[in-house]
Amino acid sequence: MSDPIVEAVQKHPAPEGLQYTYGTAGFRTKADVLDSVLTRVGLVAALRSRSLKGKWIGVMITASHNPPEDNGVKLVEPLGNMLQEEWEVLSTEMANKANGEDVFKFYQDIAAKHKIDLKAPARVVVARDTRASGARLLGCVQDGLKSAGAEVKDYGFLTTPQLHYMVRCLNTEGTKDAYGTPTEKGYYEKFGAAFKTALKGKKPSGGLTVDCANGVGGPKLVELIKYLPPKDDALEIHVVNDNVIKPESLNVDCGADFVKTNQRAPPSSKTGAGDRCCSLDGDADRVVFYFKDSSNVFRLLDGDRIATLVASFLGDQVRLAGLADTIKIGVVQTAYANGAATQYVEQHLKLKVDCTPTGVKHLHHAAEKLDIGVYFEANGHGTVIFSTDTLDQIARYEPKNPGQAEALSVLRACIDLINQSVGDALSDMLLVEVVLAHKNWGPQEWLSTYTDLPNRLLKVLVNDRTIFKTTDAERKLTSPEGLQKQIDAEVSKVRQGRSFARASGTEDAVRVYAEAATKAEAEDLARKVAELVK
Ligand code: NG1
Ligand code: ZN
Repeated sequence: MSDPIVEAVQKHPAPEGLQYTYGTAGFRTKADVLDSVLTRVGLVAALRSRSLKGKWIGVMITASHNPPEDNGVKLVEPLGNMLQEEWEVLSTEMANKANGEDVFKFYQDIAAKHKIDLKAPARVVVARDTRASGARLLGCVQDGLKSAGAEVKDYGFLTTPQLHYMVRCLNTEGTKDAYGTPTEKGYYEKFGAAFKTALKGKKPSGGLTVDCANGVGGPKLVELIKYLPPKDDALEIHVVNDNVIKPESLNVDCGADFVKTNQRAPPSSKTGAGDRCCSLDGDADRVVFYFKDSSNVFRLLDGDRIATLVASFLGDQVRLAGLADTIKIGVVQTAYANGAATQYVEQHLKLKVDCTPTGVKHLHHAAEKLDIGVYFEANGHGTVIFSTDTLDQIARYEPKNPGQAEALSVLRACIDLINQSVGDALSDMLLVEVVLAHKNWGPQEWLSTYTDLPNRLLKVLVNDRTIFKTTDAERKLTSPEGLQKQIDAEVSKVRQGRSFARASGTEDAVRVYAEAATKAEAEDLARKVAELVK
């Protein structure tokens, strides 16, 4: 058979004996075994677009915080959301088809089963991070897309959230929900202008040092800065670790994952006590803040802290605007959120907290059910989403006095400043700066809102992680039998104890999390639970 699809697939044969899975972060593994997957993903993207009558679908080539030799790919739905679960399953099946004929047959089977008109237009947007393997893998996707007759827009290098933004803009262009201009300039103009409006002339105290993980976030931040108000009037940003000329330095001893995992600043950091810093990850969809306190002790302000800060600020603005009776804010967390953060939101901010399984798509879905849903993973992935009703109300509301008018204008600017298609490190970073400027807070005041419970996260290597099955948003094990009882017994021995174990969705390991009243108790609890899991 000589269909172009068969030819494209045969050009990129699948390595023998490997099994691929579309996981929490799409396909992600060593870059040198991904060619065949990328070509097949191109076919799935074309089909997905055709199933939606030619809506734009995104393909992002990135392995986020993974080491430089890895790469990966994920698909983006028309409004910038993560791929629908049913299509994740189809993608996995497609990626594991070995030869051209099998792929071609599966392509046609999907079309038949889902009643997809193969003559309908297929439109796909592609972009990649700065990894050395990106250009080759882009070629593999292009081969798949071309063979399926898709129209392709290649944006070159983008951060993951910029790609999500482009997809949403392209699909809403000319409608009442138009999200923005689908160009890089459009992105910078939108977020730059919103930052200026949201600041309301307030100036964040001191500068902000941004560690870009030597990834794509570096050059993009340098560009964004050109669209922000001049540093003398607003924020002074110092860009560090933005070396994309040396792709082997990506995520090495820097970046959000390094900082969060090691609980320390990048060794190259030269900032002084009290200086505000943040770190992006390799594709700039995660951000964590940190600083050295007056005793030179490293202090982390992670995703939990961003969520509490932003939820408290938006809550204040909604109240000041006179909208508190009709608009309710909620916070969505995972089991990895520090117990002190959960308690602070529930008892101090008096807001509702939902807990979902790990992975942004679960948090996003839960947040979509709220008027204003603030969701962050502790590791810094997250954003805020506003329901259509809430957006309408905020747009239409007539303020009754100047105070309400002021709060309303801040709220409207925040809506523009927040990348609602997906968590965006650059947009989240600017949002945090706006909140700190309005509260006239430095990092120490932010840290003082509550005290984290000491905690420990361990990675345990096991023979078969698939036997670890959970319930209750991954907080309890249902299998192996009896293990949860043993964990409960250990937890009950320490003060303010909490611990859970779950199979990682991105690594071949089980993660054990424990927290307790003291560091010693938390570490001891984590060790004991890890022993039980082994
Ligand atoms: P896994 O490997 O399933 O724990 C990790 C992170 C998630 C999320 C995903 C996707 C932790 C404990 N887990 O998932 O929060 O970011 O990667 O990248 O940080
Ligand atoms: Zn990332």
